[in-house]
Amino acid sequence: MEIRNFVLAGHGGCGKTSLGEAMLFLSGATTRLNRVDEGNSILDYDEDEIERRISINLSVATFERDGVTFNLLDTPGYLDFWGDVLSGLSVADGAVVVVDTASGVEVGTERVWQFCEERKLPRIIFLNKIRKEGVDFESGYNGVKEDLGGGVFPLTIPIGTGLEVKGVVDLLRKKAFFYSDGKVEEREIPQELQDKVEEYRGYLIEALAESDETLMEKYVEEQPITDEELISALKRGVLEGTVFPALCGDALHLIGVDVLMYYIKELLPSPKEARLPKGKKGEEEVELTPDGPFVGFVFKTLFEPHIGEMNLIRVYRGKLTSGMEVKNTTRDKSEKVNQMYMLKGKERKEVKEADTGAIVALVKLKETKTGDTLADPSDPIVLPPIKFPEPSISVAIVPKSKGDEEKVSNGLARLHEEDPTFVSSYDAEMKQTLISGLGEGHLEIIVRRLKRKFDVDVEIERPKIHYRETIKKKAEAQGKYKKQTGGRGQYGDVWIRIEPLERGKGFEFVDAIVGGVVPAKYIPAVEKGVKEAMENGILAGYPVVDVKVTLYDGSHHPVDSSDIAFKIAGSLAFKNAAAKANVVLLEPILEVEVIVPEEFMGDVIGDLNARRGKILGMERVGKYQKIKAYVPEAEMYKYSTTLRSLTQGKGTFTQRFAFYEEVPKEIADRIVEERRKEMEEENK
Ligand SMILES: Nc1nc2c(ncn2[C@@H]2O[C@H](COP(=O)(O)OP(=O)(O)OP(=O)(O)O)[C@@H](O)[C@H]2O)c(=O)[nH]1
Ligand SMILES: [Mg+2]
Repeated sequence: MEIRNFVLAGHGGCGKTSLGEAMLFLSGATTRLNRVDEGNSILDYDEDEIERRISINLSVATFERDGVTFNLLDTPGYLDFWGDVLSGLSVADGAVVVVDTASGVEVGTERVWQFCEERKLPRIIFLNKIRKEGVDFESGYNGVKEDLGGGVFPLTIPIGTGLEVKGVVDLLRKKAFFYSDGKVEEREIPQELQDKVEEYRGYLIEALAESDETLMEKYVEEQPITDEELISALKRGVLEGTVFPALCGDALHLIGVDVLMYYIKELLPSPKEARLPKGKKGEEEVELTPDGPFVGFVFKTLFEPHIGEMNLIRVYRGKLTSGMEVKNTTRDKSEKVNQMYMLKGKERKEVKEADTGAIVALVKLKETKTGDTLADPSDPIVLPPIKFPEPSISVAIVPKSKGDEEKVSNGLARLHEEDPTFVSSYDAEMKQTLISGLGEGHLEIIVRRLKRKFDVDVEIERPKIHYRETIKKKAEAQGKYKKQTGGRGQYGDVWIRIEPLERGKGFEFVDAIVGGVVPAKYIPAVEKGVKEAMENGILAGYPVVDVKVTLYDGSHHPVDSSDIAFKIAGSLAFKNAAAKANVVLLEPILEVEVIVPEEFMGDVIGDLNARRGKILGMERVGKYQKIKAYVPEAEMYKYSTTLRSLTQGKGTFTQRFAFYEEVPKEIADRIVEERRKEMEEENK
């Protein structure tokens, strides 16, 4: 049977899952129209999804209609869960980019669009939620056209406006579809809509002519263009990723969804027509074609409490059958294919084989994870892994009950396998377990999963800031260690000079001893002593950085001198010198980029200033403003919550370490005092 693999992608809440549910219902895969709002969606079936009424995980549903097998990939819209969006986009042959007609193109839409552009992924745009109070299709469409640029043109337009929308007109087939109670009826295009239809059909012809040279000639010379010519230009353009038909409808009221499915079938490529990823065999690049020995790609690993690990794979080439021995070519390991399931959201159905283009779940593989390639051992091709973004936000966690540490670390490791955009680490300096992800919402979900799937409760704590200390003045001092108690004594004596180094230069040690007053063999011990004193800090136990230390004088004793004595002398010398060198506290500064709609810019900048941020500049990006700033890490904790409330959820941000900078005096005094108290507690 023909297959269409397509992904539903777009900004948070635009109606992707509802659209998916509508398709499942219309094709008879579900017996009722399940709704996200009622918590019975089979695509949003995870407990957290039901509770929050948002998609968190990628989900797959296979259904049939008009003799075609559709594999639908429903992705989350919130950027905290971008990892799963990437997984879905990476294996689909085409995308339905869903837009909430009233909101137009939003940050999430743009992210998805940009990814599709890079891959030239065939796209259909769906302007959703057209039957709603006050929704104006024309301005919605015009906004999308303006924001997504060339190649966008209308393929369907609504009949009626706002709550009065009754159906849609297909501009290409010149047909009108009316809907009531989920039933469709094809009728004549209403008289009063004729002009509008002609106008919009004009945009369609113009856009297609622009994408095709022969059509362009005819268009310019005003010769008639046949429907067949339009359709073939449309198909070619979509396949090449140069034209983007925009359809409209309403998922909740089942308007235009059947037309969308018709065009997914007509316009999006089958697995045999789709552009396949380039593989590698050893160093050699190989073009993948749909025929040949089996090659499949694992795009998502799930951990289900009763089943264990489940790997979702897309078959790119050949056929996979249960019982088959395959090779994990990414890890060079053999795997046996046991049970294989076809998915319909939360439902699973066992299947015995999966043909080219199929998307199935495999269980009980031993060593296979997201991003791995499975292939027939006779032709061990490796496909490129998905490039997941680095986590940008961290919090510390502490198990609520003692003795749960192992359960926590086991759970965290599993969760990383499920979700490569999540990582955990141990901060040895601060003695904290950190979890890092793409946003606070992401990390909240991780903590809930730890509880649900691994039965451990953890508390979230603020990650401790890695402050540093440095000196601001040059100073010289002696360090002398002398001990004479019977037998052999200890003797080490050095003079050092310390001076500030440029920020980020770390540490430099210069041996300027002349005449062997400190014998060469003891000099490494002096350096070691100095380093140790620096690591232990002067002000508040934070490592001292960016200091040049010159050892220029000293003395020794022929019998009593030793490595240990000179090490202690070095330490003492550093402490003595530092006492005169004006030690200050440094804090990590992050480079923060905030993207917000223009109207929120003032508030966001005001807030960044209040966080001791320095605004570096602003730049227009589409209809957004990108604000760049340096902000102390200590002021960025829980920033995403603030940003969300400042921008009605429309702002996004990224942050990364930039450099260290001196902490203003009063703030530094407070930090030093707190840290000293903490250290006293620890030493009790
Ligand atoms: N009026 C109307 N509401 C809709 C339509 N589609 C979705 N909604 C509502 O919009 C909200 C979000 O719908 P979802 O289907 O969860 O949207 P989504 O894009 O899957 O959301 P995320 O996956 O969380 O990004 C829900 O309250 C839906 O009932 C539509 O066509 N018309
Ligand atoms: Mg959803």
